[in-house]
Amino acid sequence: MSNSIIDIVKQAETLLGTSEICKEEQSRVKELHHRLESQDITVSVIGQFKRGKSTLVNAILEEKILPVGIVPVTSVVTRIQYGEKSAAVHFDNGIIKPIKIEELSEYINEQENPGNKLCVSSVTLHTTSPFLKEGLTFVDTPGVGSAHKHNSDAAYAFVKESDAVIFMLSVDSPINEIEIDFLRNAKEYAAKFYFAVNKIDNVEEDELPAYMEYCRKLLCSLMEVDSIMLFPVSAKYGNGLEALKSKIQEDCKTSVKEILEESVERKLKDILSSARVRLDLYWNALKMPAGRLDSSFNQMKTCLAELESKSQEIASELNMETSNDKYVEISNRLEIELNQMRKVLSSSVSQLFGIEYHYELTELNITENYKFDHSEDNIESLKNRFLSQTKQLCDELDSTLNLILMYREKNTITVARRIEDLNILNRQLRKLKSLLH
Ligand SMILES: Nc1nc2c(ncn2[C@@H]2O[C@H](COP(=O)(O)OP(=O)(O)O)[C@@H](O)[C@H]2O)c(=O)[nH]1
Ligand SMILES: [Mg+2]
Repeated sequence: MSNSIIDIVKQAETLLGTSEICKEEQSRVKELHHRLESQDITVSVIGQFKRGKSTLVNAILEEKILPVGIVPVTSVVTRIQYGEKSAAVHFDNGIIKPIKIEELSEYINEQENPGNKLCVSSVTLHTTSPFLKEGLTFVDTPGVGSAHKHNSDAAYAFVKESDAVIFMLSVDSPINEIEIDFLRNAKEYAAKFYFAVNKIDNVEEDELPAYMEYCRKLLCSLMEVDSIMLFPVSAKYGNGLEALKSKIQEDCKTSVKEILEESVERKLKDILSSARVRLDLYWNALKMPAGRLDSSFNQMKTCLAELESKSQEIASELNMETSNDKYVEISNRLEIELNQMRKVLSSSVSQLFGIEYHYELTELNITENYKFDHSEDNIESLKNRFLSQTKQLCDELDSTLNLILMYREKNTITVARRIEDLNILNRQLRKLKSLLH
């Protein structure tokens, strides 16, 4: 590659800055730029609740800095960096409040801050653990797919920000549908995955190899790779931690640059694609005669409203089915419904605005029968996840449509100039994207 990734990132930042439509993409690229320059790596610990994530973070930092517990404890993303001991809470409204470490629980404990009613967006901690010294940011996340919907959303959003992920599994619950789901989506974004299978103190030593083999096979097939980094550990008693810790440290030391570049490249590709789709939509909408645009808009709005009410209908029917035995069946059914909605939206946008508006569909392999343990999952959480996913799907498109309407002025010359500008920008973005692997 003749252009270095940093050059491409810089070009993308400038290019996206030339259009007010791509502000969101530009700020995402800015963030990438900053990360490349600072050479800081973000390693996050992700997994379902109660797998032992917070315990692992404490064990690796050799300090009981995070609260852990038998009930779901962590309710917000907690970033930990090297520095003199301190803590700060970031709220949704942008306020950052320094607190004492002892007060941490009041903000990140699900019991003390139920449903995150305090509107905490994240917490930052500083401590002088040697593990963090090389500039590594260590992140503890709430449980993926836990009964508390806002928790899983936060973890999902966060995986996009991470350069490496320690994905936490546990011997006491076989890999389940939620974990499978999560990994399928997450593998696109993080450059490196370390898998830790926790609580090995709970199994007989001679049973462990078979379990690890089961995990290895399943994870390789999920991640679509031939080999993975898999570590049997006991976060509580310290077994296996040294291997995991030194592997991460070694990778960070020898390949900060490669890890970052690979991760930035993947993220940049994703951003450029979404910028181009957005431009296409504006471009085609601006070119439409006013009457046709209005009618397309109205049809699209009707379609969105119909999807939202359909999802409500589907969810309310689920109230009747209380049995958790039907978890897998219902989970699959909802995924199929969601895929169906994505298809309806894609085809409506392409019909009404003449562009390929692509949504990733979730792949389902219903014929394979894993043995699931759903003691921690329930239909209510599935239902909530489904509702929030459909709402997000509709809201995103709706706000883009509203912006297009604002962008279109009565003045034909302005519109014509904007169309031309979009066209040029689109070509430049395509060129830039072709420089990436
Ligand atoms: N036996 C055993 N229990 C563990 C281990 N790691 C964590 N736990 C327990 O699992 C529960 C959940 O731990 P926590 O770190 O809060 O999980 P998180 O929700 O994933 O952050 C707590 O009761 C921990 O004491 C381990 O290695 N072995
Ligand atoms: Mg936790």
